[in-house]
Amino acid sequence: MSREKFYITTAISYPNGKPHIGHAYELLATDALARFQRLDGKDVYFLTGTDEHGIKMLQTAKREGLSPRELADRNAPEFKRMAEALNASNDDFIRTTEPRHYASSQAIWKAMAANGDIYKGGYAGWYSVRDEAYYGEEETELRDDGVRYGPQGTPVEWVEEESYFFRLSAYQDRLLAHYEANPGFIGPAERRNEVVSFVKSGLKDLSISRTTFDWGVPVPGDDRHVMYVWVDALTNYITGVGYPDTQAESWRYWPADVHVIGKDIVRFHAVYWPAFLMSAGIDLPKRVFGHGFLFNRGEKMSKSVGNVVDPFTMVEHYGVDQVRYFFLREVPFGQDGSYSHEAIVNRTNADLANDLGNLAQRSLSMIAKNCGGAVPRRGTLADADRAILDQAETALATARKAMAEQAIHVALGAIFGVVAEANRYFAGQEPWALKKTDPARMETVLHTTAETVRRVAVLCQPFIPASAAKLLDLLAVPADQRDFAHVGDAHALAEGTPLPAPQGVFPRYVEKGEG
Ligand code: ME8
Repeated sequence: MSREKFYITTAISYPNGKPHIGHAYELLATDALARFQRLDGKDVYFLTGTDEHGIKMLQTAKREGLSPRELADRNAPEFKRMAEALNASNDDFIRTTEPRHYASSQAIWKAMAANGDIYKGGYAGWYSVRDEAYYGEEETELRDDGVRYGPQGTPVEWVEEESYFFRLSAYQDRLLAHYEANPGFIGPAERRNEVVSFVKSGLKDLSISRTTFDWGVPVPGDDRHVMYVWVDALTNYITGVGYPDTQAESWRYWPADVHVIGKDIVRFHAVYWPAFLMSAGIDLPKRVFGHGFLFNRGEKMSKSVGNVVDPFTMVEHYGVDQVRYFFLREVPFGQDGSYSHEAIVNRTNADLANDLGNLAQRSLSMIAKNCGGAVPRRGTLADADRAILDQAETALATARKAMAEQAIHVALGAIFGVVAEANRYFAGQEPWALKKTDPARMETVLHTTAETVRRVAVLCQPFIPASAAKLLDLLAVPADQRDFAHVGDAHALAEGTPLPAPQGVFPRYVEKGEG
């Protein structure tokens, strides 16, 4: 039987600067979602990459005395390096300057043109370079500083040029019908409501080409024009799975199961993209999820504000799984979140070092000392033993449901709820006292605890992959028995299996000078 496929993407980042925490956040969250489905038995394809065209890249390149391609070639590898530093499991990394992407963008353009949705006209309007978007006069505001601003608070300028247009206005009703028929198409609910009211307020045709610069994909049949950067950017999602070759093996992954993006670009993904796809006769993605923004102690980060915290430094300083765990647990996925040194240290010390780390360390060192360094005998389970084991098994069902709707924090909450309960169980059963009074019962308690750690470690793999693997190594769980099909009792730790010497998996963060 062929496995169910699952295609997941991040937004592609502008490499006009180095990657920042916002980019890291999106990638590690998407990675957790991808890893979860893989461990749950699906045939997963996970795509990320860089968005290298457009005026934003051109302007930064000019300022730095580079060609836009040189700028892209300098920075794109930093985004690849970030994916490695975060232990991301992406299957591909797409750069929109690759030949495969030119072919794909030109093919979708031709398909939209063949459907009668592209016409040539003249454009005059307010353009924000920073947002790479045109705005209607009514969406802009002239402020006291004499500068006109768009709805995202970025400056806009008046631009007039010949341009190709996409007949977006023709798609208003079809889009609304699609949102209606597919309530899960946009998440979370606030984002969906914003999009629906934007589309209801009326859609204008969209200018989709530029003549004032040539850094972009040439328009088929009229190479005085390059495509508006968002036309080619959105197309990356189909390029990545083989478009326009719909006979390619990889095309089976389309449509995407979820596009994970930030809340600032939901309109592009939930309005323009489905309209382009409808026009080109291509299936629509199943879901677009707009996550929140991260703020450094409440302040928005951006390259221009200059308070970008470097993800590489963060990973080096706290550890990759600590960074992954912190952001995924602390920030409800879909909402904005803030972070600070204190919050990272408190959260990771409490949950990873104290709760999970100590549970593993204490139970495994007792097993090493008192059970000959092998998995103890299970004996007869008491109600308390069954309860904690069951809770670990039920956490999978809770996590599965939560991850299907990108509620990553809910999944992690359920898993770490088991860890907290297991600590209470361990303390309450006092295996160290049983050692003298009832050694058989001690073995049962240690087996139950180690088995709970096994289940939790299997479930933790999407979120903290390297540490979870270390825990599973300490429990001598074979590599081919670590997926979710092995969470249950049928795959419990086998009595007598020799275990390696226990080691700490989660170092406690100690402030300098505290040690
Ligand atoms: O928007 N917190 O690229 P980008 C959380 N190239 N997420 C953040 C963030 C923050 N502080 N700052 C940015 C683009 N992001 C386009 C996308 S997709 C076909 C083209 C998120 O480099 C942002 O919301 O500005 C987006 O999803 C991603 O990082 C890349 O942002």
